[in-house]
Amino acid sequence: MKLIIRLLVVMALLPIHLVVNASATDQILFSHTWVKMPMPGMQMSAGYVDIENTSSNDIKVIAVRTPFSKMAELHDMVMVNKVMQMRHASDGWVIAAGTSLSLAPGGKHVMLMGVKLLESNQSETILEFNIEGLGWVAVPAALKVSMP
Ligand SMILES: [Cu+2]
Repeated sequence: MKLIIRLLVVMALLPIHLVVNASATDQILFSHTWVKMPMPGMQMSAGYVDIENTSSNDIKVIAVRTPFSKMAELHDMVMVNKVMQMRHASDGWVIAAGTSLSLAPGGKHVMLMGVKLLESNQSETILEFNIEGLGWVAVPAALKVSMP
């Protein structure tokens, strides 16, 4: 457990443009990763990231988790009766070879429910993405009030 915590701390110190250090995930790049600072008293928030698949294989993001909240889900925005609603992307997101996926306010996002108490002066957390066949990849995420 200590080793894992130390590893996470080291990863949190890496620059924003992170190339995950594992052979199978060398060609998946995570950038602009951030989590919206929850409104005072609110236990819900959202996380965003750009994921670039520079490999020659399609990849699939199947789940997300974070120490920041009790629950985390991949969410899509869909139009229902002319109203935008969010939906759990239970089938995950495919990122075709050579393409990117951008999560941003108003669109796809990581839904965070049951946000835990922030440490004082906390300025970042970690989002972990489960890539089908490759496993969990931890990405440092800046805590921001609005899009950086
Ligand atoms: Cu949502």
